[in-house]
Amino acid sequence: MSDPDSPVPPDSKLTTTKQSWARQQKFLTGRHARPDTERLPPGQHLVRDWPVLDLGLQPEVALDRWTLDVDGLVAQPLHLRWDHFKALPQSREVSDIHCVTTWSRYDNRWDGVRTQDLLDIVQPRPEAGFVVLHSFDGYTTNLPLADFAASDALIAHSWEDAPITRAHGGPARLVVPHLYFWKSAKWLNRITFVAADELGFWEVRGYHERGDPWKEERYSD
Ligand SMILES: Nc1nc2c(c(=O)[nH]1)N[C@H]1C(S)=C(S)[C@@H](COP(=O)(O)O)O[C@H]1N2
Ligand SMILES: [Mo]
Repeated sequence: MSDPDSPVPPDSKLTTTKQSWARQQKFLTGRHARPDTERLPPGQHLVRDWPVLDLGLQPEVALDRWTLDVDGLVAQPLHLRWDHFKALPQSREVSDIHCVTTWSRYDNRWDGVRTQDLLDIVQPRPEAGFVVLHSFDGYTTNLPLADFAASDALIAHSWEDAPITRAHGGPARLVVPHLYFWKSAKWLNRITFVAADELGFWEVRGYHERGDPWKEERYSD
């Protein structure tokens, strides 16, 4: 299943559990920290493996039918095929992952296209304040344009020098290291620039509009 406009799959056990965590406000320590003083955000623990989290469905997207649309409030919309995407300026970033389910993983080496380089091409209009990401599994997530534009944010195709596996969101996924990892859409298919915030899959299920791990922005209230 990899239809670009696919509906989200029926709730899995994990999805139901994560919704109940939002209702219970689970894992909140009530402690805030700053990324420059503490590398590990409050309530997180370090893992060495790399857990897989999804909606219970991992779309198989062959490179010859992979596309990425960049649209909405931009001067220059894009419809990219894989070769076009790989011909954009390429960058490498090493960054940490912080999942809202409390695991963090340090020093992940990503290769891909910096969101800043993409923004230089598409030129968001002044009214654009937020970005909505759409994925091949029907997943959506939203974030402020300023967060999407972080200097270490990438549309990544490789991790540790190898193509990102299907389970982890290949062919290409977003990586926004300074927000909880649910903002980093796997199997990325469309990026839409909007004026007013539009809540995504987890955001309508009790998770935070922004998701800053050091402020423990896990849930919407
Ligand atoms: N398309 C899509 N992207 C997604 C998800 C998803 O279900 N579908 N899950 C999010 C969540 S909740 C997390 S924690 C990370 C998990 O990424 P990983 O499986 O590579 O660890 O992907 C995020 N991006
Ligand atoms: Mo997550």
